[in-house]
Amino acid sequence: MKTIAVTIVLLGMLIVSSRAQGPQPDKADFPDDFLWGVASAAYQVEGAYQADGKGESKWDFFTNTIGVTQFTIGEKQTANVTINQYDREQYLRDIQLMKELGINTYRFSIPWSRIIPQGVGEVNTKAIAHYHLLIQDLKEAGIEPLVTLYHFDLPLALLQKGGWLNRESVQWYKNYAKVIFENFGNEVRHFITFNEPYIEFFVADFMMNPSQSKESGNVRYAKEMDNVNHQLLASAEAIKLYHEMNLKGKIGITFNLSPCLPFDAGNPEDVEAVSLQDELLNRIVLDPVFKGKYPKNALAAIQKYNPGFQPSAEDLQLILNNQPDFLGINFYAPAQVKKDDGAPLGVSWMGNNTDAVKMANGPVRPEELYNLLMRIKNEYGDPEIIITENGASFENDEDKVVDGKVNDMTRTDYIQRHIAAAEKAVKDGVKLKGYFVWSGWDNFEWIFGYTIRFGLIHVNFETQERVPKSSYYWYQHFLND
Ligand code: GCO
Repeated sequence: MKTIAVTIVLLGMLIVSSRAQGPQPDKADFPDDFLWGVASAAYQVEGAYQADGKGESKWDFFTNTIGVTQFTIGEKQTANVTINQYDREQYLRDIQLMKELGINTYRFSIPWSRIIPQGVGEVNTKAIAHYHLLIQDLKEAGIEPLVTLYHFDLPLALLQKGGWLNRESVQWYKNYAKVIFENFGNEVRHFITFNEPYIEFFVADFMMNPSQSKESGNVRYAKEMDNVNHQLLASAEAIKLYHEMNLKGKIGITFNLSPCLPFDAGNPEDVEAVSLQDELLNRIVLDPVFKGKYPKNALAAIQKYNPGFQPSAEDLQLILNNQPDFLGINFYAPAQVKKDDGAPLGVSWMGNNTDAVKMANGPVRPEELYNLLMRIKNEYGDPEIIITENGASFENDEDKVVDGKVNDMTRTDYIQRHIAAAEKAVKDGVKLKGYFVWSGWDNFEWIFGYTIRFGLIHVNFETQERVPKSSYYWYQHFLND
């Protein structure tokens, strides 16, 4: 008897120690038709950057021609190969891993430069065929596609015509969206028009050419807002078109949202800076989409350096009249805000992180995901929400393969606690319809190249070997129990 009891206790300890601590969320608390998935973006995972007649995208150009050298310490890293997911043999193996994981949806993006290589004009039938096959392969494995139309990768030919600063971009995008809806509108039940308007410009245009002075930083920042306005208009046009085409699925837009907290709660200047930062990070996209106006103080701060930023009443009406069917939220961390005269518009958040074990995107605060979901419900008309990205990369050694295993307990704990926060919001009435981990696999992380990892599955970038991490097994256990 005693031996059995001891064995049971030991076994229990073993199971507990192989799982993360903290609240264990229960899948049964989420709706039956909930979308459980992992997320990726084409440029970060596909490689095959010239295959099947693909045109050059802005990121192909940035990495191959300019290089991301200043952020990857002397190395010129590209996503020309990355994790090779355009290749069917490779993606079939990755689909198998997703199937074993137990998810029902895969969020990926289709690159505009594959579908219409020059941005406008001729449509590339090889690329269309590729995505038909991918979608079919996913469905055969019991996995539905959730497709992002635009994830930072503008065709280079359009960048050369001014990119998103050119108002014609709204029409270019609408034309591209039409091609996507005509070809995939009946196979795909969830579309996302844009991933994170404005972050694209921070991680690329803005950071690749750091401003020389405070004044030019302000002007550049304010100018980027023209891009954002055009993307919101383009999104509204695509949503309008999608609804006019009477397609049976849903279309949304994804924002990265970061609840704002003072960096130092004891410093009145930081406390005061929070509200402007919140307008610049969150309300700058939420208010036009759900309320038909840009927030007042952010607008004034932007117009001071970009007097031409004058969204018209018609534009705002178009955006308001064509709301997304669901709001996609990418949540990683709250912003710890400082008043900072050296930063654009006098407030800063990027790089501020008071945690001891640092996560790349900021401090770990799962309760802020709950607060954010409740805020959207209460202040923005209770929309349907999908958490389109949530995940972590820590500045510790946990992503190393040791004896064939990757014991990423900090990430596992992070994911578990954020799912628990989402569960609490569901219990409190938030219309949450899905949750996606960023990312399924380690991949090319924009300006950081291959130096930071977010995957549930470890990838050896030399050999393409995949090793599921502890976080993968935790998610699998959560999904299948
Ligand atoms: C973004 C994206 C992803 C990132 C992820 C991790 O926010 O830039 O949507 O492409 O890889 O957020 O930083």
